[in-house]
Amino acid sequence: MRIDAVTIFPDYFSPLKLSLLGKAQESQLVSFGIHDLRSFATNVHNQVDDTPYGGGAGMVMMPEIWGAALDPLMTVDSDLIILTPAGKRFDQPMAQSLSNASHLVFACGRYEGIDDRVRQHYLSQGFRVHEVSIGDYVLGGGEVASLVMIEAITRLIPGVLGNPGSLAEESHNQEGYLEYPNYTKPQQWRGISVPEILLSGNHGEIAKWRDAQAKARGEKNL
Ligand code: JEE
Repeated sequence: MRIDAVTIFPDYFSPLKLSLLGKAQESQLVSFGIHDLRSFATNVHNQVDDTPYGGGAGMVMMPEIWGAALDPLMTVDSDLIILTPAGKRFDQPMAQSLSNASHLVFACGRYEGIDDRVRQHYLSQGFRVHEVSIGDYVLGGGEVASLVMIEAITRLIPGVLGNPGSLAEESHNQEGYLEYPNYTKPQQWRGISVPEILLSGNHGEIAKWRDAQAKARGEKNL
């Protein structure tokens, strides 16, 4: 998979070289291109935003500059993802579906967001365009949201996770209860013991106990 991101803050994407995403890139399972929107600015001050038509607070990102940045990236197999607080909520099924794409282009706005004609244009040109939000809270821009999506999507690409067993376990849980509590060594820590059942070696009873724990945890979080 190829992933491009357009932003006025390319440095937000430095974590892509770390950990799972760094290894996925080294193994050529994914490649990232980070593009500085400001390098497409045309006016003397390298300005990328302007006042909103109709009035109101804040500034809006100018469509010509986005067009100049996105045109060379978009092909027939590209999905354009525009981050916005008003977008469709990102969730695990959306991550699963986007992990089958061959090329994702993330448009990371700032200020009040991107002139809506950018979305309209690429949609009308026949591109797949997704307006996405990662959750109901207000961020300063699309960069952190893109990173969240990139991590969730990339780990679903076959070969990226070292242990495919953990993916199988997640799909088993997809719409059920998410997770049981974990324990490792030592058996006693600050007066707290690991539950006896986990030391029993009885895998049937352990599975039943974990299901019950995960269910109880899920209900607490409703
Ligand atoms: C992209 C600019 C900042 C802040 C106006 C009016 C919006 C834009 N889950 C998520 N939260 N926020 C984003 C996100 C934020 C962005 C951009 C994504 C580009 N910004 C911005 C405030 C406003 N507000 C009242 O309703 C809330 C607009 C995001 C994602 N993904």
